[in-house]
Formats: sequence, C-alpha cells, structure tokens
Amino acid sequence: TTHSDHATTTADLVVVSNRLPVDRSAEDDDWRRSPGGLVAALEPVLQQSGGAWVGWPGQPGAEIEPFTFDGMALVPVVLSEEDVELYYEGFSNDTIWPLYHDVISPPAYHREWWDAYVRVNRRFAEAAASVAAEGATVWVQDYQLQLVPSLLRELRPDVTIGYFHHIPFPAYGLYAQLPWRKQVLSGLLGADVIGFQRVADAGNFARAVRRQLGYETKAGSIKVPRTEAEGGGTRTAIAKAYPISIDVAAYDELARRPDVQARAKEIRESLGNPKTVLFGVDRLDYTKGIGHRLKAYGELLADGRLDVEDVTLVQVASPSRERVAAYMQLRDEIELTVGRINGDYDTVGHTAIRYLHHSYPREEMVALYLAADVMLVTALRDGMNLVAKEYIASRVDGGGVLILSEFTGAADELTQAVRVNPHDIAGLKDAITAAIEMPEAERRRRMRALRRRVRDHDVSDWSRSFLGDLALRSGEAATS
Ligand code: GDG
Repeated sequence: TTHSDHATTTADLVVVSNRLPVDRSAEDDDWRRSPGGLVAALEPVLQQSGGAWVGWPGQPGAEIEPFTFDGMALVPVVLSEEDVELYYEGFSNDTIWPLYHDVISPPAYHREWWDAYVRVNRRFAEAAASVAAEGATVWVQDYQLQLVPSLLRELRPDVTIGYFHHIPFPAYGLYAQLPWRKQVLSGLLGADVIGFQRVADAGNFARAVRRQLGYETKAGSIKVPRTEAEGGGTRTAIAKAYPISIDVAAYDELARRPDVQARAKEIRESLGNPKTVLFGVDRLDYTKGIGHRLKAYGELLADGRLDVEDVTLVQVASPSRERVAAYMQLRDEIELTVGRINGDYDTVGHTAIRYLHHSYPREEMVALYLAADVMLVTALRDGMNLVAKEYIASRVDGGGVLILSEFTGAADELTQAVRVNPHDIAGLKDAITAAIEMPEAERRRRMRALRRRVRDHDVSDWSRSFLGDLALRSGEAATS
C-alpha cells in the first residue's frame, strides 16, 4: 500500500487539528498537555485505540519527529514563519474567522493567503494519509483545515473522514462573499460526516451547497458526486449538529476543593467585598461583545442605577492573536474604555472594573466563577461558548446568574439563562439589573435546570455521538 511509506506505525483513529494537543514549556523544553476540553475528550479515545494526532507543534519552522505522549502518537506538521503569517494569521484568522462570525470585523481577501491555505491544508492531509491505517477513521477539526477532507479522500479513498466545525457557519448571503466559496464547500464535502455546533449552522451549510454546487440535500443528507477514481455515481455526506460541551466532572471536582472555595472568598475580599461581583472572561476577540458589555455597565454607573461601592466588574481578557491588526485595534479600544470608566467612577477604595489582560490557571478560573454573582456572556456571535458551560458546571453551590447572548450556540441549549441581545444596550442594562436583583428562589431554580442540562451532555457524550455516527457511515460505505 502507498500509505505506510512515510510513517513507521499507523493508527486506526487519527485526529487532525491546527495545533497538537501539547505545548513546549519554555523552562525545561518538555511537552505539556494543553488545557482545554477537546484534548480532555479525545485523549482517552485515542489512548484506547492507539490513535494518532496530527498538528502543528506551535513553533514556526520546528521540524520535529513523531513522538509518543500520554499513549498518543503525535505527528508534527511543519509551519514556516511565512505559513503562520499567511495561512494561520491571514486566511484562517483574518478571512474565515471574521466572515464566519457575521463580518463583525471586515474579512480581508488576499490571493496569497488563499494559496498558502491550500498549500498548508495539503501538508496536513499528506501527514494524515501517511499515518492512517487501512480503513482508518480520520477526524479533522475546525476552520483552519476545511480543505483537508477532500484532499485526504483523494489520497486515501479507503478511510472514513469526519470534520467538526467549532465556529458558526454563516448565512448564505454572507458566505457568498468568499472568492473561494466553491472550493471550500467541496473541501468540506470530502468528509462523510460534517458536524456543526447548531442546527442552524448545518442548515446554512446545506443551503450554500445547494446554491453554489447544485447538489441535492435532504434533511442533512447531501448527495455528493463521486470522482471517476472513486467509481462514479454519488455518495452521501451527512451535515448535522453535535453541540460541543466541557469536561463537567473536572469543573465539578475543582469547584468542590476547599482551597479553590477559599480562594473564591479571598477574591471577593480583595475586591473590597462588594455586594455584587459581575464577571466576564473571554479571549480578547471582537466576537465576544466586550465593548457592548462595558458600554451597558458604564451607562448603569452613569445613570446611578449601579453604585461603585456595591458592584465590581471583573473582566479577564486573555491575550489572543496579538499579531493580527484587528486584535491590536480592539485591545486599544477596550483598554481606552476601561480606563475612562474607571477614571470616572473609581473611588480610592473601590474599582468599577478590575481589568486583567492575562491568562490564568484553571483553578483560578473556577475560583473566579465561584466568586461571581452574575456571569456576563455577551458574544455578538459564537459557535458555542464554553465559558457559559464552565460557569454552570462550577456552581456546585447552586448559586449565580448567567446572562447569555442569544447569538451563542450555547443559547440553544441553556434556555434557563437570562437571554440578551447584546446590540440592544437598553435591554442589556435591564438584564444586568434584573440579574443583580433576582430573587434567590428564581436564581436557584434556573441554575438547577442549567446544571442538569450541562451534566447530561458533557464533552465525552459529544465525541461519542460524533464518532458513533461516523462508524455508521463507515459501515455503510463497506456494504455499498
Ligand atoms: C472556539 C469557538 C466554541 C479563556 N481564558 C482563559 C481560559 N480560557 C478558556 C475558557 C474556555 C476557552 O478558553 C474559551 O472557549 P470558548 O468556547 O468560550 O471560546 P473560543 O476560544 O472562541 O472557542 C467557540 C469553542 O471553540 C469549542 O468548540 O465554543 O464558540 O469560538 O474553555 O475557560 N482558560 C484558562 N485561563 C484563561 O485565562 N485556564
């Protein structure tokens, strides 16, 4: 066979994502498992099946041989400085990301970025092809790798291919802007199962396929013409929603730890024990609606509906994509706004906004969740939003109120949250005051329902359900 040439070992299950699930420590050069739910969900599955993970190790230019980590075979893909700039920062994060998030920031279309995207996607597909065993299952993750499914299918018609899209898939009228709209759809359609966060995302995708490629789609089944090499005729690809979740048990366990609970108390004390702590935590990204949140909060202080002696907003903005111009500009805007609000309303003993442009360990995040009376998730568009689910999973005390934007994937599931349209500043202000004043019984009733939902759908259910559907497809392919 052609596919055992490049790698000494092959795997029956291969995950492909832009980043490998490890980071290299600056101190001792050792690999550490990256934080995050995807790794937590897939690691046990890969360990059990002797699986492999293909991805970029995070250092430009680094040529690293495949190695084993925690029972997984890790297969590094090389990205040069230029690849990072054109494929990753350019096409992925300055074309696809803003376009797929409803053009909150204008997407840039550059042919050199597209060329790099094609080139790098081919490299990922080749790496996956070289490590996949005969008849293996390959699971491709996210918008940086939309061409990998079809490129891989060309190289390896024997493998079953899944793709999961972590971000929104936009409405047709926006998607149609993309100069390479047909190529991207055909790239995705190389997969047997194409997973989305929301039913609406799967619907937007199917509509784009109908309009751009003219393929027949019916309730998420898409008839895709086979190439001559595949024997002609058609095959069926499935486009369906698989809402992602978090490692609920891990958050539950952390939130019950006495040291974490003591830290939550300490956080409130260090803020001067305000009556109410409002909390937001986001990557510093223009999709997260941080500016809208600050505007509403600033106006509530200006109106005298909130008093800085009683309320503090803690905003963690973790550094993100700092070399992309739109992110530099966003940081300037947010920090100007925070500075203005604090300058206007702070007293010597109390601050309106405790702004933190840092990343924190998960323990500290959970302590912050426990310290927060009201959690603010005001994204203008978000595939899912895991912060909302983490807050709920951390509230082992049954307290806390979640304010949740209706433009997040999470809003489809978390129906007992206080729902907001972040563009409606008056409505957002009313929601914040309603959350602060919400009677204890209602708070607890809502949180109970939210906790039930999150507990019943954790991230291992997500991967099990996706891989289960993929296994059904591979069974059908074998019998057809
Ligand atoms: C994409 C989609 C979809 C943030 N700051 C710190 C920190 N975080 C963690 C959060 C959470 C994660 O990062 C962020 O996840 P989100 O889902 O909120 O947002 P994106 O990063 O945009 O993720 C999104 C997701 O993929 C999964 O499919 O839900 O819609 O955009 O886990 O806790 N974690 C730590 N310190 C920080 O300072 N430890």
